[in-house]
Amino acid sequence: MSASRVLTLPPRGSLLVSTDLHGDLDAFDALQARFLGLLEVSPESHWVQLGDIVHGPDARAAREEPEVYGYVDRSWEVVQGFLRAQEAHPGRVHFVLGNHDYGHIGGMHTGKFHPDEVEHLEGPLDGASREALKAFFRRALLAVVTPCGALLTHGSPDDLLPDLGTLARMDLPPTEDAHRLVLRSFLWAYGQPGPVTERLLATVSRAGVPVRMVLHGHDKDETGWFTEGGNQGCPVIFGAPRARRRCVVLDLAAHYPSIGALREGVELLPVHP
Ligand SMILES: [Mn+2]
Repeated sequence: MSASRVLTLPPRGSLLVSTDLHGDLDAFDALQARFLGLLEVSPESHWVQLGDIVHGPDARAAREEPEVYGYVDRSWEVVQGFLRAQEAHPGRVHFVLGNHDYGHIGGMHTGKFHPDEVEHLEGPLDGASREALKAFFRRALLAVVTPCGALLTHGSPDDLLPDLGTLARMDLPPTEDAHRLVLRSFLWAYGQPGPVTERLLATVSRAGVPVRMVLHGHDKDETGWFTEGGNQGCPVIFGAPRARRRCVVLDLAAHYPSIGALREGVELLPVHP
């Protein structure tokens, strides 16, 4: 029996939420600096990374679309960065699994920038590093519940989840077909119609902490932020031009009634100020 795949945060401190990094070490460094700033103000702050930290652009993508892909893939250094941040701040830096990360621990191998991105990353690593990478992903969460009203996930899941406990106890890879469908939706699904997300939020809320919006990653957007269905929002780092890359900072003690309550410049902030 592994630890729970769902974390519920306490109603104290600030929360930094960041999405897909795909080996972007510059973005990682900027996010870490912001997190350290939050810790200075409130030592009870948290950082949740919503998956897909590995598998960056190849040289050709960087050349053809420099605005969004013009950086060197430093996937392993980003994983090491999270490992060190977790060591330096025990219980404060949390990682939610993405579909690219999942490829390293039994999930489908992605082939966005290389025929097999799992092999491309693991191939050059020595045995100890490869094991550290896999161990980091094996410990991953599948969702974070916040007391201020946000459910944090990699994809934007549908309403197949029967109850939060099913997600909390999920084996990776899952052993039951029904669980496989739930996992697929949490790792791979894009924006949902509002009523579908409303049912998911109701299911999650039944466990005791009411949530009113989904904040997720997995998608790209040139403007760096978009909402769907009136109850889902995606702050974008990977796939947005540098100046538009966004993260979210929430006050864990606050109450956000809807996705529309997130304000530009207050909760919605540039990754590279
Ligand atoms: Mn993804």
